[in-house]
Amino acid sequence: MVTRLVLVLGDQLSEGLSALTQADKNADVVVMAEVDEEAGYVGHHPKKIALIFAAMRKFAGALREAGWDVRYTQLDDTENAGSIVGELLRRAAETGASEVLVTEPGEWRLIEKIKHAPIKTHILQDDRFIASHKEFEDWAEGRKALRMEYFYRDMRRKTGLLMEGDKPAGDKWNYDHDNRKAAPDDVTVEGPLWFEPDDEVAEVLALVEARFEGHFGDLRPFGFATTRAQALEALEHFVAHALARFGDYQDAMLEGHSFLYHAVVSPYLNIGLLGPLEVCQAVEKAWEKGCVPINAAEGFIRQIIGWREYVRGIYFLEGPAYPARNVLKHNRALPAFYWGAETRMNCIAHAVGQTKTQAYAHHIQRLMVTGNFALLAGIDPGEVHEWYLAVYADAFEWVESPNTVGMSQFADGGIIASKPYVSSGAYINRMSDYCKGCAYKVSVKTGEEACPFNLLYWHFLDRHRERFSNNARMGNMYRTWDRMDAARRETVLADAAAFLAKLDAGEVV
Ligand code: FAD
Ligand code: DLZ
Ligand code: SF4
Repeated sequence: MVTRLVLVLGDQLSEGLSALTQADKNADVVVMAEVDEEAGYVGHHPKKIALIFAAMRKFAGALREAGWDVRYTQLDDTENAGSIVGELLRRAAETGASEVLVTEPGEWRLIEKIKHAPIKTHILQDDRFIASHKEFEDWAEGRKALRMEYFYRDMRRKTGLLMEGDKPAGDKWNYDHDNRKAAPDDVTVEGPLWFEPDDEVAEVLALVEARFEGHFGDLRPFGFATTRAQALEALEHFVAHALARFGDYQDAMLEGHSFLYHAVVSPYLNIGLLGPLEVCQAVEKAWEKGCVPINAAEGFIRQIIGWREYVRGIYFLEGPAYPARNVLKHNRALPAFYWGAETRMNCIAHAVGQTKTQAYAHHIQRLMVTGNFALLAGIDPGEVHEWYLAVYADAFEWVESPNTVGMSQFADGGIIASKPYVSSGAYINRMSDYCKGCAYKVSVKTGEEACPFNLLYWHFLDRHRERFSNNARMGNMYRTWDRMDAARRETVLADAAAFLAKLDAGEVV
């Protein structure tokens, strides 16, 4: 039999990967490669690069133990061709293979490169998801609006998760209403399970330290799971120690508590160490045993079989041009404080600070702090997208770009969000303790001391009046603005413009 190459990418570290299950262990050769092109298409956080390289090396080891012939290229190997396609061609010459099996990559950029490689490639479906592209397309077909909630209900029916016959458990599909509590004063958080680097991980850390010194983010301490067994332990730990409070405090933000009751499993799900169904089944089991309330279990499962599957569907439905959309025509440069420069805004300083140290921020920090500011200030969504793609350990374009470009920046014109996620400082104050330690005052609406979110909120609504004033979900906001007396409106807009001018001048704001 003719040898084929089986390409396994850094986010395809799953035993059941279609390229592996459809290959012949006795004849085909697995190719895995740490390459500059993948490590460099954005300035990834060093923790993310280390996670991927370490997990790749361990996965390659597991495949070898299982009897595969694995040709693994380390980043500093002298022969390294520097790109995935380059490595495929090199390994083809080495083995005599003339065909490649690969599971569909999670990014159009790489799909295109592989499709156009000067070697025959077979791109197989990525069946590590609950919904296939075809199922999502069928669901989307003919719908006026692609709202996540209805797709989610179909995924509940398909998986049987939290279902009692054809009815949702507890007779309600969605418990989101119960999941918006501010953090409790007596917060006790166990935090995620971390793992001490072993010799193999330590070697990767030394490599990443030497090669990616200039990238934003702290490499050490490094505690991510790098094997499936460790990722399963981390999941078990979350279910036992945090899940019960996940629902109630899902939107809360606290200084000194980067993770609160969140799972921190997205990096493991997205590189393939965990599968979505097994994660949800572990959560469902905890609910069935009476260990966690329904709002926690439902809220969590919705994030995975609802949001995660839905954003993937949108990414592949909308095509390669999606991440570059910019319907609001925002064009301001991303401020330096997104890369750690000084800012007086305590909420931003905290969200960016923990992003730097942990390569992690939870959903509300991403959406309602850094995302909210970027949208209100009119930052170029392309720059915002590159930032999110770079700085989080869980960031891959299929999941990151719909969240950033669509949900957070409304740059897709409302495919994902029925209205823009914007808020004044009041929301951040209600959900966090950030405002107490801020140089600005959240209760002040105009002047030098005013919280910038308060100023920019009205500036955003005013400058996009034509687009949003007829949106039924935004009528109240415009009515409130219109009821303010004209002089006050003018002051707010002038103060917002002065703030933006300072931002543009590179002053510390
Ligand atoms: P939890 O809060 O514990 O949630 C459990 C799981 O649900 C997550 O692990 C994740 O797999 C899934 N999930 C939750 N919300 C979403 C969502 N909106 N979309 C997809 N999956 C979701 N998530 C990524 O996995 N990668 C990204 O690059 C990414 N970029 C984002 C960018 C922006 C601007 C925003 C607003 C959100 C982004 N998200 C992204 C979604 C969400 O913020 C993360 O999935 C979540 O913070 C991961 O942390 P966790 O595992 O502790 O999640
Ligand atoms: C993100 C990433 C990085 C940093 N490095 C590699 C790599 O060296 N080799 C590899 O196979 N994959 C890497 N990845 C993941 C790919 O970029 C990812 O497969 C595509 O972006 C598609 O999701
Ligand atoms: Fe953020 Fe405004 Fe609160 Fe300061 S006052 S932490 S800028 S919301």
